[in-house]
Amino acid sequence: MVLLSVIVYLVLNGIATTTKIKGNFHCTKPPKECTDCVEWNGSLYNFINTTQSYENSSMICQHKSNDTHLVYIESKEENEFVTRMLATFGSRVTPWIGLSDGKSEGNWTWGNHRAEYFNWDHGEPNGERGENNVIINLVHDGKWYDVPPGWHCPTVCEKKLHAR
Ligand SMILES: [Ca+2]
Ligand SMILES: [Ca+2]
Repeated sequence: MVLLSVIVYLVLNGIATTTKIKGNFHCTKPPKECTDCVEWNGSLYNFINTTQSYENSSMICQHKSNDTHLVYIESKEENEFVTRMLATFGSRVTPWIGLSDGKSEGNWTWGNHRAEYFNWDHGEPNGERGENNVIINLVHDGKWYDVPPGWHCPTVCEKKLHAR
């Protein structure tokens, strides 16, 4: 009986220790390049479903590799693909995309590239100098919204597999 108690104690203690270690890693998963990536048209896409400031979301992508960035959505087809990919994570996700007019109001860019394709929702963009970063909104069918600083949203990273 004593032996059994010792075994039970060790097993429970072991489980408790394991759980504690897992708990410690809950918010700081080790960065792995493109775990759970989806490939489409020469790029890898990666959805990270934790809400972050725009700056942190950008950094999360950049830390994966120096050619990874918040997703650049440069065509209707790409917007449809990203919307479909995000839909597998739920119908209400609203992640950051890499579009910004923070450097020059009204001049929307993907990194250093001027944006040509847009999928703004009706009435957007409407934030002028108060809204310089953009989310894609699955609640509204993958339409885009400029939003104010201080919002915390999930992340979609993109890594191009072939230089253009
Ligand atoms: Ca703006
Ligand atoms: Ca807006």
